[in-house]
Amino acid sequence: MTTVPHMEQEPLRAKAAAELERARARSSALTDALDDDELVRQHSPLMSPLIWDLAHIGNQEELWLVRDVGGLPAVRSDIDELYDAFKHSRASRPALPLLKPGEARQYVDQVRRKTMDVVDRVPLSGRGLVENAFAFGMLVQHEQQHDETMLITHQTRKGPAVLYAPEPPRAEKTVLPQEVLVPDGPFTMGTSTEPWALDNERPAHQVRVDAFFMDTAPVTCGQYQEFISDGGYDRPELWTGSGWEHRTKANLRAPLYWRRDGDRWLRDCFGVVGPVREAEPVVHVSFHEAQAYARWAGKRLPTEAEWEKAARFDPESGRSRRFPWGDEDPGPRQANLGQRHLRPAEVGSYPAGASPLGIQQLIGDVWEWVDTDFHGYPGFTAFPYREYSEVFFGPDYKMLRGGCFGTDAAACRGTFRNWDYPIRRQIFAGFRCARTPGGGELG
Ligand code: AVJ
Ligand code: FE
Repeated sequence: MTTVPHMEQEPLRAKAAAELERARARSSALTDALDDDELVRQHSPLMSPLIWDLAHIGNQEELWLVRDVGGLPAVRSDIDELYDAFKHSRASRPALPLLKPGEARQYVDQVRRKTMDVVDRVPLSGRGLVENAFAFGMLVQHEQQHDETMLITHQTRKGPAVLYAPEPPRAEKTVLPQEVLVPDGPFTMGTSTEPWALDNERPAHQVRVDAFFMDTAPVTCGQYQEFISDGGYDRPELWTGSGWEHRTKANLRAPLYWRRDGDRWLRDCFGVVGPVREAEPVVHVSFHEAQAYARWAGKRLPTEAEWEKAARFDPESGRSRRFPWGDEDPGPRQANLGQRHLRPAEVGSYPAGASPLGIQQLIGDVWEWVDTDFHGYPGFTAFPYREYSEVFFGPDYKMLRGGCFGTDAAACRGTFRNWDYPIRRQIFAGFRCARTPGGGELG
């Protein structure tokens, strides 16, 4: 990493402090929305009690920013074990002697006061961890990632709605081509220059990708309903072996949170039930369902390299952008990110976020399943700890790209990589299809 001269450290400190505060405002909003009983309760065995997430955010901040970067004594070393994600499964966390909501709030405030002193005074050079304020960026992303996890918990919770947000923008009445050709050739995948990129996004490397067709939009609820009405859930030939096995065992029939009402489908969205919106990207489907849909449509899921090339490659300059629209950070015109809205926007709603080839909504709205296992890029080095990425490498996890309406811009970029088990549906995941050109189609 390059060393930031002392005089350029002030804006970095200010940015780190502002981003930490922005993340905390969201953590507070997500936990202040519920009473103590709802904060300590388990809403789904797949999720932690919300109050565990809050204290875990504080504990990670204490470990990295207060103790390690700041060199300060422990605030509460007695609770490290309780909030170590590797020590207790999510399902077993409600039974732990966790800090009560009031204590958890006090704890995270106390840690944050120390962090703010550290961000003001610690030298931002001399150690990889502090160059470009990386450790602060890492903890901002950690808190924002848990804020998305807490939003997922809110969606799993039953009972009257407590979260409200304005409706996303509506699509412009322009008709998008269904798919575009992404030309054959190498492109730069990953990054070695993005200051707050996490270890699994590094280093930048060249990847050769054959020409392929990419859909210009994620698969919509309307399209997905056609798959359901055409018997998609009852035709084993559309599913892989493990996909069909899971479909049978879990008795899958529709996306999570959908239910039949006479001749229409309804969806529960954070406690508000309404008709499924046909133009909206489908969300809450597993990798297996995505794969079955793609086969039904005569297509396939993109690989992770194809997805990133579609999202970043600029055919004119030959370089990879930070985002589909360019190098500027996402704003409300480019992408549905940051919990500004509590659902994906109709396809076609973000023309300003299109890639050079005209592919839309790659960033925001719904995470997109891609057909690649989690692996390290050539030259991968775990940094600063193996438990962020490396311990998850292998065939058990499939990748998700692009972020969703619940993901903050601080934890989303063209290179950002997310992963989960292929059976998971509680995450805000959808997908888009790709296709290998047939004989003669390339002219
Ligand atoms: C990158 C979203 C898979 O939530 O398990 C949070 C992020 N890592 N705390 C997760 C994370 C440690 C991680 N994901
Ligand atoms: Fe965590």
